[in-house]
Amino acid sequence: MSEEREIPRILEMNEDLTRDNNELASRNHKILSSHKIKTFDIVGAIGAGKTAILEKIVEHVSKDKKIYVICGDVTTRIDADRIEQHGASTIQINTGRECALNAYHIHKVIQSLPLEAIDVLFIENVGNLICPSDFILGVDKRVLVVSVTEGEHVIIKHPLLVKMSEIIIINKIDLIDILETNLNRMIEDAKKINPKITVIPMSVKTEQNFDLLLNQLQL
Ligand SMILES: Nc1nc2c(ncn2[C@@H]2O[C@H](COP(=O)(O)OP(=O)(O)OP(=O)(O)O)[C@@H](O)[C@H]2O)c(=O)[nH]1
Ligand SMILES: [Mg+2]
Repeated sequence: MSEEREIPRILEMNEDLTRDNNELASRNHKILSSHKIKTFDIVGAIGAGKTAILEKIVEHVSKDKKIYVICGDVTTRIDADRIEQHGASTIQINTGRECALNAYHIHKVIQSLPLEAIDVLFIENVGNLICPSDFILGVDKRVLVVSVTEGEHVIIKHPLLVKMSEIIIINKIDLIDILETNLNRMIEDAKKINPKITVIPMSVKTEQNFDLLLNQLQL
């Protein structure tokens, strides 16, 4: 006689996925910190300047430190190639239809890396202000990049990522006068959403406040 099983009427897949991702992220963090590697997840809007910031960091730091960059994009190796030209080793992950990197992507990559030879690992996440908030990766700090070209409401409209980040860069401040963006309002919004967040208004183009970023990252 067949046993009657109760079939659940709702499957909470999201909760399982988040729990699995979080467990893998914590394993990633254990592995990376056991090799004393500083790790950063760079998230932000499409075109906000994530790759440009990484190019500038690598240009300034790669003489003294071995930097590895994992770049996430839906397709192409463009960002990884840009960064590599400045002296870092890189790998590009093409996520296809997925709009964020997850802990599994990172787990897979770090298994094949020469971890003992790496000082700093940057992960450039897929350009997106929504999806990355679902997946932590197992890094020391998350750095959120927005820019004044996305409009002064970009921060208040995306509170979740602001809450989940340690540092927020407001990039392209060289364009403030042309765009008439209210930078103070953007800074206040970030602080209101996450009082602990460090806000760095900067410009890759003019290098204004770039030294503050290097300080914050302790590079
Ligand atoms: N004026 C100005 N332009 C900048 C600045 N930073 C980046 N840009 C320009 O903004 C554009 C996009 O920069 P990327 O670094 O490719 O942006 P991204 O966030 O990596 O973009 P995705 O990876 O496609 O999401 C490029 O044309 C950069 O030259 C800045 O501080 N000022
Ligand atoms: Mg990029």
